Amino acid sequence: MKITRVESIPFSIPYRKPLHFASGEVHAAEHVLVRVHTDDGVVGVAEAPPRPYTYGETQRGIVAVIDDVFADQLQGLTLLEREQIGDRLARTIGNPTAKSAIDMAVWDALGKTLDLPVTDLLGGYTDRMRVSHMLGFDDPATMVAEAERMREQYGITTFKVKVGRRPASLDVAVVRALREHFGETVDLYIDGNRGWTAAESARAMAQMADLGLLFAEELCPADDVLGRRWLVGQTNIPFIADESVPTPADVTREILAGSATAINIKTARTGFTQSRRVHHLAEGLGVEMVMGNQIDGQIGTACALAFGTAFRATSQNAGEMSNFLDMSDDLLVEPLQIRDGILQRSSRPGIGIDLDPDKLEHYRTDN
Ligand code: MUC
Ligand code: MG
Repeated sequence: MKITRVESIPFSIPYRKPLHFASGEVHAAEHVLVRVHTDDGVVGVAEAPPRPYTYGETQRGIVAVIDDVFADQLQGLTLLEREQIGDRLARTIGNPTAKSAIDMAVWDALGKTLDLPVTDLLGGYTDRMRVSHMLGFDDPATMVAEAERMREQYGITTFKVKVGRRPASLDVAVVRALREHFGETVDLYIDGNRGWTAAESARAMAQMADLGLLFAEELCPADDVLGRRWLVGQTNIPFIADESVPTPADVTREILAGSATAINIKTARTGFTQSRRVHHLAEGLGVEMVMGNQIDGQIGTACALAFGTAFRATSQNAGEMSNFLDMSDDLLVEPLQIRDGILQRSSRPGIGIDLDPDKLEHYRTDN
């Protein structure tokens, strides 16, 4: 179970349909594949999606920090010493997706070594989750058509609508068009990626008061401390903290300060080890959890699913696990299949995925 090598492999897979949101946009999955090798010949895998506008990481930066700093720190540790691994990675500030991909690749290797699925090692609650699809910025008719296509083809009936544009009426019109088109047959919630001020958010929420939203997420920046608290205090649905809670300490700070009343868990930024801490903390605080999407590919989505299905609280809300459908291709031998709005996790050891070596060869950008 001894770790002998940590590899970082940059790859690029174009999106068929780019995703636009208030803090940025994605045209290609320029991610980093992480492989953790052990002396038993086991290889654990995970992916790190760089999100410069959220965490300051870039693809080259992730490769550099893994190759120059983290790889050596893991040498000699075993797959059972995950708290030691976390401690060593924590000597370096930041770099959440690089650290998380290493953590999840270690768990994948552990599951493969023990011949058990990661979900079962974490909590083993269920084998399936409902899927929520994120709708990126566009005009109302196009976003309604996209949601309709997702419902028809994949049975998805929960949609997270990206908002945060100016004027806010652009986004209010989209949410209204979705509600008018679908009636009560779908669940809708919104994510502002900090695009509005607290006052703009409050006005937009008032205009959408009749639209039956499930949640509102990061409508304004958490750093607008009093404004955000004022907004959350008058919002009568759970207000989700996403990019403002990249660590358990941030969860404590934001929830106790009244700056959020629900938590988005992203395995891409907290791996399995820290996501488990976030889950336990949120459960103790009594706030709802949604499994989020860092615009993950299928590897990252399989990780979110492996974690989300491990616990009751993470599997009761639909998880954001469908945006890989917008990619032109991926690296898995067996693509994830969403049927009737449901993703079923693998019952195979580890995360339960196999990479296609030909696809990796084709999409890797380091050779
Ligand atoms: C989300 O929930 O915010 C968009 C940008 C990002 O960092 O994550 C995604 C989704
Ligand atoms: Mg978000």
